[in-house]
Amino acid sequence: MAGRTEVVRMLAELAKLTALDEGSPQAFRVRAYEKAIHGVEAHPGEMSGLSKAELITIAGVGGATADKILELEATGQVAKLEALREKYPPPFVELTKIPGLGPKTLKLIRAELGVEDLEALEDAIAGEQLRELPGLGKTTEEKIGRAIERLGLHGKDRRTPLVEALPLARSLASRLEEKSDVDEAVICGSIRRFSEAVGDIDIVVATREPRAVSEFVLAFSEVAEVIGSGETKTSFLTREGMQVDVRTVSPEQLGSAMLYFTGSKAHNIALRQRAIDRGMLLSEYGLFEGDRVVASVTETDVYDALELEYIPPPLREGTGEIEAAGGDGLPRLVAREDIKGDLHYHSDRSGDGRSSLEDMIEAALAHGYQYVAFTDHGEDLSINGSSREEMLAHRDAIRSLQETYPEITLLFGCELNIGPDGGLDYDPEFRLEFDYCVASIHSYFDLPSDQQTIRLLTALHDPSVNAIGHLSGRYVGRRPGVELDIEAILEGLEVTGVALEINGALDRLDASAEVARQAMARDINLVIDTDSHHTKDLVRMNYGVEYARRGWVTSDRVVNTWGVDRLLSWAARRRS
Ligand code: DGT
Ligand code: CA
Ligand code: CA
Ligand code: ZN
Repeated sequence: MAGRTEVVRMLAELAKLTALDEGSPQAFRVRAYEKAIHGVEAHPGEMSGLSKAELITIAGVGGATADKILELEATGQVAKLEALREKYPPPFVELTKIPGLGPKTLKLIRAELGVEDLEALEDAIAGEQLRELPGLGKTTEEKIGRAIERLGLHGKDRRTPLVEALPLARSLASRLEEKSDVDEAVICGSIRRFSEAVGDIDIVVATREPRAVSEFVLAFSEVAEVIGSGETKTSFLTREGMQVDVRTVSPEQLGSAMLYFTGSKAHNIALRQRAIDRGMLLSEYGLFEGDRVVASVTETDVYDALELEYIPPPLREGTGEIEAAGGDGLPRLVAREDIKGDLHYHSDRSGDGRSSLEDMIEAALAHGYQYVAFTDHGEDLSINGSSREEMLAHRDAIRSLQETYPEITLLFGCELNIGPDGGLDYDPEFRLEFDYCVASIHSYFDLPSDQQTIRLLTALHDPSVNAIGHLSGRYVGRRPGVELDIEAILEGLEVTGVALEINGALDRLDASAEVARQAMARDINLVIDTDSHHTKDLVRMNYGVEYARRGWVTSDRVVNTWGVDRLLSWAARRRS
């Protein structure tokens, strides 16, 4: 059966391979698949069991796409996609991850130089062959070479962004859970710790029928190559080269197995030492005193027996969490239910926004929010921004909707674009018309560190600025973040009281957990935002919060956990 995730994954792969095939990400057919993805993602109901007539009522889904969805549902594959996969094997598709290497260039270097994988590409760069091709040149060749180095696309260093791994892991785990002889299927490893990029997918399955589970796993359509299949562990590779480890344990050992396979390794080693210090032994099978099982059913049982408070997975990195849990106590980490609003939030006033003001307000209410700041793009962001006149009309629209929705406070805000020298959209007076502004970098990612740092410091000292959005501008695994003197930025944030955003978009997760933890060591405000461009993006708040926990972020520091009065006075304090 084809759920929404499987359909979206199929369409996304079609879009990617079609872009390669046509030599352009803008090709009509690629755009058509992308529109269909948006439609399917936003479609409220179930995907499986729909007829063709029902499928084509979904926005962006035409007859040809509907046929492919039905084909996937009926046969588990799509002929068109299989043909494209044949033509573009994974090692070649992998090259699309390199920034500056678009489908057109890839097509060219494949045709002219016979480049089929990373190794061949690196050889071609070393042999200075790329620069000889029409439209490329020396600069492009060097840029591609640097991009490969910075992305760490090499062999075992290769990590998969959480944004790709998490949906696949969830889809696998939920299929396992539906199986009658599976008690529970739990995603563990670095995904559970909410690392932004992961080495593989680890799933622990509690079952009395390990053999049946292993057969079930090997029949998944994602299995491209079996790495191993034994009594307790089945491992395979997907077509994209992602490794999946599924381990079976008996239900009464689930807690100790989850603990072990969630890691991190450093956390496990410290836990095991703590057990030894207390005359016990800890393994994935349980905590033992001689032959006696002291604890194994739940993680909490094991932590209890080791005289530790329960340690949330994002903290399990062996960086002081065990000392804290066994001593003065862990900090009161921010939790999803503490969040009272979203302060980086787009409507279709932004060129890339896809839901109306009303729909975004309704969505915020459905999430129980007390306030939101509409931060549509400022004028400079060429295609997506708004002129002054448009912004003022937008303000009127927000003020009038405020009367319709008295139960939520609506802030008239803006996402100001930070120019290369730190300049911001509009002029200083106009910027103060906004109730709230987040300022972000959307261009000039390659400036040297000192210039980039001055650029950001200039922006955050502007009195209209309340928060710095997605600090580094990274896209995990695709675009490295800008180079910054983080200490200087943190100093600036501390002095001004400007909040550091943790952007919950899974492919951003920016600022990083490391930077967030550094911010926690100082007196710096944080804000966890979704940067929603559509009502379906509100789910990112869960991701932002989970990721913030990785940075040991506590509730009291997060401005959008504050009540509306405190928030408003903080937001206005530099504006008068
Ligand atoms: P990854 O996959 O590189 O993103 O990171 P993890 O943490 O998911 O690592 P992985 O998949 O190699 O192993 C999953 C967990 O299993 C890991 O977090 C802790 C545990 N583990 C693996 N190897 C060892 C080991 O040698 N010693 C201990 N104590 N635990 C281990
Ligand atoms: Ca792993
Ligand atoms: Ca693993
Ligand atoms: Zn934004």
